[in-house]
Amino acid sequence: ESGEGKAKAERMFSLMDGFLKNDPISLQKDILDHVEYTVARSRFSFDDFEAYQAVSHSVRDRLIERWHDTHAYFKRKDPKRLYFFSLEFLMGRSLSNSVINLGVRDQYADALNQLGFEFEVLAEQEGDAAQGNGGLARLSACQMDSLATMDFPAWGYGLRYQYGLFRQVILDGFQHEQPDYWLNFGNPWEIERIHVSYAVKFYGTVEEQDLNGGKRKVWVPGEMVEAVAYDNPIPGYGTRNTINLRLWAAKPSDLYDMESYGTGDYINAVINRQKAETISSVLYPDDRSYQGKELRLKQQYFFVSASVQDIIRRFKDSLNDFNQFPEKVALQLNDTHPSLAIPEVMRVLVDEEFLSWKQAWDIVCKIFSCTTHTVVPEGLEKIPVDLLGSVLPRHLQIIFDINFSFMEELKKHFGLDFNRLSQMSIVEEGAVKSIRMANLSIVCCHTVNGVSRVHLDILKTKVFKDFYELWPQKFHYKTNGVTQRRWLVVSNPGLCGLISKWLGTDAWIRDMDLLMGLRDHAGDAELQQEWKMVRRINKIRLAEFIDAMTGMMVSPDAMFDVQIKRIHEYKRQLLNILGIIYRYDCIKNMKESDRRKVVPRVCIIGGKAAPGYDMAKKIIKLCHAVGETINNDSDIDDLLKLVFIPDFNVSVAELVIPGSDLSQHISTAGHEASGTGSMKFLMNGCLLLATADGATIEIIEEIGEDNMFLFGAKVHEVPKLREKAENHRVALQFARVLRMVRDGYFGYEDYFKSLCDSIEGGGDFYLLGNDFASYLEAQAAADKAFVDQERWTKMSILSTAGSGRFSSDKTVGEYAHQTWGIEPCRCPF
Ligand code: 7GP
Repeated sequence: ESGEGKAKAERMFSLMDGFLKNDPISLQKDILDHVEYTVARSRFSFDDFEAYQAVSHSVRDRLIERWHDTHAYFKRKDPKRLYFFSLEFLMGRSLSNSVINLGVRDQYADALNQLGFEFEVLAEQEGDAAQGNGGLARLSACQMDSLATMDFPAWGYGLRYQYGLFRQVILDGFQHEQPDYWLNFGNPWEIERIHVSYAVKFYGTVEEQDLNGGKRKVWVPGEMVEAVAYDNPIPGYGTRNTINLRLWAAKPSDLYDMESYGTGDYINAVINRQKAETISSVLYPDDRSYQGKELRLKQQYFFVSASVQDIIRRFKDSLNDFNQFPEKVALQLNDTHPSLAIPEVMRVLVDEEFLSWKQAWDIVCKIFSCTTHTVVPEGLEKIPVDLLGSVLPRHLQIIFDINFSFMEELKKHFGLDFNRLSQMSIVEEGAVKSIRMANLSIVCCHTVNGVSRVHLDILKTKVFKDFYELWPQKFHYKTNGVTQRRWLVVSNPGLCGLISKWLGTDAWIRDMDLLMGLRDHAGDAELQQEWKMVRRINKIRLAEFIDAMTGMMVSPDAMFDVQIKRIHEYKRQLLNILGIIYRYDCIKNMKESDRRKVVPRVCIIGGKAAPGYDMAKKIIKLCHAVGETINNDSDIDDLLKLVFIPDFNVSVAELVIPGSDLSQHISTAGHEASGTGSMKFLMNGCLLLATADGATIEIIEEIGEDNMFLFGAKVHEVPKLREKAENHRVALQFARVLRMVRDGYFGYEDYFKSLCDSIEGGGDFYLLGNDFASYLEAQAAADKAFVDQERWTKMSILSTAGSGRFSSDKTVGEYAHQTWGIEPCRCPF
């Protein structure tokens, strides 16, 4: 550095008090300063919410210090970086997670106590950041936490929606959707970077121009929108590393002059400009049916284009030779939503950086990898060619060119097998000619990952069979994982303390394999006693929450049986409800002497239905109708309760999971790509009642079949069972409970008719009838195990002990090593 620069830096440093301090007095001072100057309340009078705001800002200051240091360090070392592209990140709340990862949880709690506040109470003031739908989006959030904790030089990129996932309101048992205008109260967890912005182009035409004797393509856009960065620091645990999640918001672009000829004209022009902001205004609430809407396409391209510009700028800051691009950049596509990044990188390299097509293609083939999260064919995105050609004319040409070369390669490989060619083509012919985004991704990515072992099998043998035959080396899987920081340390401090006590260390927070050490103590009466105590306290907390949300009193002595996840036919919440009706019917018809043997249950269901998903909405209504009958039946009393928890989200999950005894993961085998909820329950010592689907198959390997309640058809049996038009094995009980619904026992028989029709006769695609008998058996086995509390507690401890393999640290480590080729880059403390 120059002498002048150094002198300036020294003077700056002398003006500073050094880094922020974390002793209780310094923290109190910082919090009060934020009350006064940031929140602009008097430090002598502020409420819980204002205290939350001030505390958050003081935590944010600490995040910013580390985030600056991390980026300065990355810049200096210039390692290969991972860029994680996802249209959805389901972050939930940030305060508790941040103070835990920063290692200042206790200091804050003390500081607040001395100011007369309780940390827990303030943490509850925070709203959820719900910038995503379900599993895919929460997985991205867990992986960001692991990337930071494991010191990987990674960036997340996504969209900053003004409206997150809708709030679910239940009126008379029906779901209603309310907009989630989550930024209303400010968001201390993001940093607006008005100077980090890029113009994103849409529409227009492609012109050919002469260039040094050759031709080149120039895209003349019809619309420009500005993408402005909002940075969300992601702190790692036990490290100074704090990485960045950069989300883009749309703002009107200044690049176009307006010329107006009157006041009305001018006003309209301004209003039209303002419309640019709609691109990032709202998250699409469907998690797996593709709509083919223009706005969605614009969202995808908007975030992809801004991110690619950002990455290329960063690359050029240090190097100028694109041949080295693959040594510095790994680009991960979270499902096909960001796959426009592929033609976008081609376009930038060829049209703007003037590389040859071949050079650009070589680079593209080295940098991209993707993960697919579904087996449902309706989930595969297809963009109508007309739409793509109008919004992104140059990209359509590039995709056609990629496809042309791909088809030539295929012909060499398979000959003129037109059937195969048309199935594998990126372009789907037909009534609506479309671009298959999955095919585009597979052609261009060096690696395609599934999210569990069985998911990869299904991709290889069904969904992408042809591609697997062509490129077997491209297909891999990384079993999903979840972060133990949020799903144990933040959400279950009681159990967390107990685990550390018995393991004699808290090192498992960074190394989950250590949990296996609990196996040695699973039979220990003292541990069992303490384990039960902690779990009971969590159940009481959940019971209080249920009371607050629904006005229903439930007893913590009962077994808490939980199914929380998006409502979907393949996840079979309906099977659960029919099982509950069966239980109800049995209790009603029991002799008094038998009633005493019944294990009391509180059945808890929660989840959102996509606004246009009729069957899912009917399932929610049925749950309420059945609950209404059961909960008000004085014959039943405390033996059975059915609770629907409204507006299920990340923070609700944090409360419900630690308080559950039994949790259900009962998808029709072959439909749940992985499932991650099960892993959160497992960590928290909740027993699983499950089908052998997705990651459950691997969970069985870790904890053994006799530590859970397994039932139902296996993946390989499902196709055969479906072939039978008539389902022979449908249990009598199944017909009986279905009849109760049809006959209007719970009211609304007309409304429920189509729901009943969907699972009766040959139409029972998800095999509820087939699996019902074995489902009931598994439920009975759970009852039996629960009576023997010693056995149950042992199973519970063994579940936690076997959950180490399902930490996202493990998943991310495998991705880093096998797919991305990145190394840790740890910022010195
Ligand atoms: C989900 C899968 O349904 C779930 O099984 C998996 O655990 C999770 O992704 C994470 O991999 N899929 C989605 O949430 C989704 O939106 C559509 O898929 C592409």
